[in-house]
Amino acid sequence: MAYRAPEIEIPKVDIWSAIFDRASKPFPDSQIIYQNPDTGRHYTFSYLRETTISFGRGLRRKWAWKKNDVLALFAQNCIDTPAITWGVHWAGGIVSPANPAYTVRELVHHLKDSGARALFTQKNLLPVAMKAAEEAGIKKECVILIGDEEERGLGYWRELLVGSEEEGKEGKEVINAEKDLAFLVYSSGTTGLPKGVMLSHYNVVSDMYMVHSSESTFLHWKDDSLLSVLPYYHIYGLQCLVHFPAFFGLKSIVMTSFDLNKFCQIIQDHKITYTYVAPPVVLHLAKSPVVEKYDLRSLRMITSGAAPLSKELIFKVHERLGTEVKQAYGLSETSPVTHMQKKWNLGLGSNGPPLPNLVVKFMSPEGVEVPLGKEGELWIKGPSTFLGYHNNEAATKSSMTPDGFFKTGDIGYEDKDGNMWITDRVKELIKYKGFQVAPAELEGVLAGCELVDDVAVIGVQDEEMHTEVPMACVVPKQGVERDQEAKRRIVEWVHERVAGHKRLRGGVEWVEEVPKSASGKILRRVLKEKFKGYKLV
Ligand code: 4UW
Repeated sequence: MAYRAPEIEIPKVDIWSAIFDRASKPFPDSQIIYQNPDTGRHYTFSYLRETTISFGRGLRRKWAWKKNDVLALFAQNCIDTPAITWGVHWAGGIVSPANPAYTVRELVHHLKDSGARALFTQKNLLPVAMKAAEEAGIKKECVILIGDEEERGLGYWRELLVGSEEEGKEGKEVINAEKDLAFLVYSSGTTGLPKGVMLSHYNVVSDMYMVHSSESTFLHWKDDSLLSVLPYYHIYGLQCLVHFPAFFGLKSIVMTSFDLNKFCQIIQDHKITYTYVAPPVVLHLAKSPVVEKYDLRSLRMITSGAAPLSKELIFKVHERLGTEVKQAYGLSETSPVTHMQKKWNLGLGSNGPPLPNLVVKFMSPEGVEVPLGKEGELWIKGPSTFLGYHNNEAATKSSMTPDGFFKTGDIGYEDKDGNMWITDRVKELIKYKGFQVAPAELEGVLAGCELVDDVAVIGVQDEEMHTEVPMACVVPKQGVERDQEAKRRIVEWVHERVAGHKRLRGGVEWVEEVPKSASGKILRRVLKEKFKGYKLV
């Protein structure tokens, strides 16, 4: 048996209590937790706590907020997001974050599927937000702005706060941590369209404690500060950048979106010591000349996840900046972190050992556990494993075993030291720079294009960018000229209808037919084989 971290004790409490009623909180209430680098506006721990209660009370009193009501957040990273999130939880609600790059079509799907009652957004996103809210049947007065801006005719979230003079005796909603949902995040899972991943309070609290048991050995609230650049709407940012700062007591400087110059400037100005990123940021740090312009010596450590990272880039960053890059692995369905390197040079290139309290195994296609060191599909079970897909029993059943294992759809193995290596993926999912692209969704969009008779979307590797990109294998309609112009029009068709990360960066290839099984399922493996080593133009 390979290495296993010792079990830890995890309280069965809701997220708000885990963060704000924690008996052994090691840092002072005056600690700054989130700060806007442009305005300096910030939340201390005590102000955060106060604001969550004030907002939760406001939701209940002014909107008659009920348990399990869903609030959708459609926003770029903003220091108000954590207070809003935990205010909703305080009042017993569920938060469903949406990608701020969504088009109207995508946001409508998200709002309808999650059953959102309100949409909190930002001024620059209003054109999409208003249209989508209307189509999804959300009342205009329930579209609310967050951040520093206010817009005439629309509600502003701070108007919902109730002042201390109005404080009554009513308290936080009673929450069953194991059963009640905290978040509905969206993931396509192993197949099909994005689905609502139901995460309970206990799921998220478990992951917080499990990661804390690993990270707290080298992170200290007094010495460390965090740069928050991953998007809050994705489970990786949501857990590592919304929850961890308040749980660890880490000051985090919050960026709205990635810009390399600004990223480096903030590290230099704020003496940032730690950041969580996806591999493309590591690529910049390894290769971009921009990095030379800044003093990044404070940056002690980086954790990279959401997509594979090569050893070569890890070495390059270490050589260039002296910064240690370690890897971690996770999924939306596991709240998310399940594996984490303890130190960058222990199991270098792997994702490290599993976190405590998790049971992991690697399975053959026949459903038999493979021996240590052999490749198989990674199955995971533990307190952070999700409750199922929202309103989708079929998908839940096919991804979970009756005894509670989640089938990740990733292929890998564990070495004798317990380190996990990902080698392949059996699920459909494409990861563009760590962001999810569901082939089935793009195929649905392409089915509406007049040039397309049949289509399958697969991921191909962009060697230069170190990422997968979606590519469409298209059977054109009869009479369509198989030329560059037709390809351009197909790429354009998708471009106009999806968020930026889903664009057909891998282009279009003509095929005679889309290979399918007897039951009509697309045989993606056949196409992946056919286009192995495909050179992007
Ligand atoms: N190597 C190779 C990896 C890796 C990976 C993920 O969008 P989702 O559902 O979720 C994520 C979550 C990533 C994450 C969360 C917390 C954390 O600490 C961390 O490391 C710092 C990473 O991406 O996509 C899940 C899918 O993404 C792939 C894999 O295919 C998985 O099923 N993936 N991490 N290190 N592939």
